[in-house]
Amino acid sequence: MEKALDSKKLGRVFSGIQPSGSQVHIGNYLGAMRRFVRLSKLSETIVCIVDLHALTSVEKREELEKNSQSLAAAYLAIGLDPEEVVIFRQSDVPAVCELSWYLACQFPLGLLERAHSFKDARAKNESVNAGRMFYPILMAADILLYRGNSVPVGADQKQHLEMTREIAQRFNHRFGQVFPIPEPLIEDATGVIPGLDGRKMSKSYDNYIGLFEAPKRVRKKIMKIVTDSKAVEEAKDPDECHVFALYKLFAGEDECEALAERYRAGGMGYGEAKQELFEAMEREIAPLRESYESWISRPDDLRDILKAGAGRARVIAEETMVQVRDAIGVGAVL
Ligand code: AQP
Repeated sequence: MEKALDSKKLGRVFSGIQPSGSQVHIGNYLGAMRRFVRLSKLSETIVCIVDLHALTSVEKREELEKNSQSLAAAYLAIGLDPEEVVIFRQSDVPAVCELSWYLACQFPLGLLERAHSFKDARAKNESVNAGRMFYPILMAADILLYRGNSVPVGADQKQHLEMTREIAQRFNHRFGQVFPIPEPLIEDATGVIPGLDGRKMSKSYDNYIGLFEAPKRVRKKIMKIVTDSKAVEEAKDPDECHVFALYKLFAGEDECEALAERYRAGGMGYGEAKQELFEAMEREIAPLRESYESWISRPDDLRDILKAGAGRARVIAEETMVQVRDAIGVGAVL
């Protein structure tokens, strides 16, 4: 999809990832991060480490710090160029909290109660902090603060993006044209990356493959991906197979066609397809893993990059907030 977009249509690209786990997974990478790199070659791009969102689940200071550092290293390792792309930590620009309040006062409570993420947490009887409910407002504030036009995300974020659009429209209607209405960029091919059990790959389902996990562990996990129980000699349908779904995202067109043919012909067990997937993944990820290891061993460089990114982000944020405060009629210096 992104191939067909040009920078004029994209405008400013904005997105983020939560530092809520010790490392990102293949679902985050394919559904969002790898696309940030492609988009950053086409248009102005801002990527955020959304640590304020992560506070809804991460409780320990050290954990948040470590996860944030790991995510910064991951952004750099996958090829985001800090000279071109603004890479920063959400909490380094506190204006997002101020904007959240202004948006909250326009946000119907009923909308928040209908958010899937919140309803799911409730249904699982998880203890739900107020931040979980407030999550879509903070996300809207993030996107609108940086006046993002295009937001690459996985399909699970579709509803949050719809809420952002709605709140931007309400705000503009009431106070004048301040915010661009952001467009979600969700790809059919990468919208929902399956995990080892076939459900959406997710930390909370513990069905994920870490992006930088050791090859031995990755292979072991790949061998656990659920398949049907067809015997080796039987013909198989590649389009019904989670292994092939992942393979397609790492292999070239000819390789995909060749493997699909072996599925259909019969005589190939799923173990062989899994080995093909492991090798295709390794080809792409091994150099990224190496780069990640190098970045993570240079915390001072990471800090400098995030500091510079925060400086650039703050300038954009302040421009927005001057307009917002003026439109609402708050915060003018007396
Ligand atoms: N399985 C996935 N397929 C496609 N895209 C995905 N994303 C996450 N999982 C998949 C996308 O990754 C970006 C970052 O999302 P996040 O920071 O909200 O990460 P997450 O949703 O917390 O990841 P998890 O593993 O799903 O976390 P839990 O289990 O805690 O909810 C987003 O663009 C997201 O769509």
